[in-house]
Amino acid sequence: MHEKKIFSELKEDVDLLLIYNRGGSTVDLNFFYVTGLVTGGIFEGSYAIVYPDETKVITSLLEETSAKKGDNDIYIFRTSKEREELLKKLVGEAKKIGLNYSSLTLEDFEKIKKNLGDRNYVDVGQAIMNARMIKDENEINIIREAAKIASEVAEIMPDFMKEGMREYELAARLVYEMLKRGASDVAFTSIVAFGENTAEPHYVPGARKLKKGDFVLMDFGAKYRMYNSDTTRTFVFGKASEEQREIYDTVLRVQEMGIGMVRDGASGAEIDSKVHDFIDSTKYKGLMTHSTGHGLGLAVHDHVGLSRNMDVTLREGMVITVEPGIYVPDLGGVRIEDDVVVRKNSAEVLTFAKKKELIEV
Ligand SMILES: [Mn+2]
Repeated sequence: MHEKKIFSELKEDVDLLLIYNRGGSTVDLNFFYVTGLVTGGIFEGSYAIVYPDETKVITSLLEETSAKKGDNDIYIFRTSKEREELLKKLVGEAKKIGLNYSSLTLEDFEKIKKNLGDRNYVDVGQAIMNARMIKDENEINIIREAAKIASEVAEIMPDFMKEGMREYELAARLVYEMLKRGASDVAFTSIVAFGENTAEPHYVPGARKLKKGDFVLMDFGAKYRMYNSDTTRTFVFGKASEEQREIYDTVLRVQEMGIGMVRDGASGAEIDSKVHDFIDSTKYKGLMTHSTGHGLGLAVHDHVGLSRNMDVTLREGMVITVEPGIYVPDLGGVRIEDDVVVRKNSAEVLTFAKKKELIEV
């Protein structure tokens, strides 16, 4: 899948691409991208051999049923010896082989060299990443479903907020509600923060109890068919203070401004600069401590999106997050995050949980 697109991104010709998914803690998401095998199966220790017009998969007997769901040629091995023989046979006389250096361990690279001998190996990781950055409508529809699950859950979460409950209890409910709606997994460890903890952008839920007047920040996402959503909503438990309202309204305004600037051809760095400039023009100067957004796809942080540190020209079909925040130490923070598709003249917003008014729970 996506073979033509990947080959058109290559800086130099290669005879084939060889993608190895070791599995465990070294999953190569490119394996799933090139094979399109996203509906099930782990594919540990599997190879994908990619040509400009087809992809061959070498996988184990355990994955046979899952592998057959795709439209690749499948080669099944029972032992690692059989796997290496299949690899040698299928790679044949290819002289120049593209590998993904960013996910291949040195151990596996040495094993490939031992099996295939002296060939010309080149890194094609960036070319695959360039192809992955622009989603086709099928991929966008999968992300749309992941975004729908997360949005529906964000909307019902206030029903579960009770005085005295702990952050991890609300986090457990969040995960449960996503899986109940068909998420295959969570996209990442959910952030659920109460009160002063909301001032920490990458907080991990702990034992803090919910009190009246707390900000409640939830940053989470659903995984669906291996693609991810990523959304953040911030509430106040009880009655909001003037200060809390002011922070919320500032973030909401700049978030909508940011979304309004997203379109084909726009500069990601410029959008991020404008978002920061806006916040820095208010009394919350310097209190947005991260960039405005990132690319979203098979990885939660798929590629650079809206960042002053590394410019990217937005292209139609990219999916990015827009997530400004203001973090006031000791008081708390607000972040509002939506997932959007870059379209020709605007952004198509995929996440839809209410945000127009600060919700007091
Ligand atoms: Mn995010």
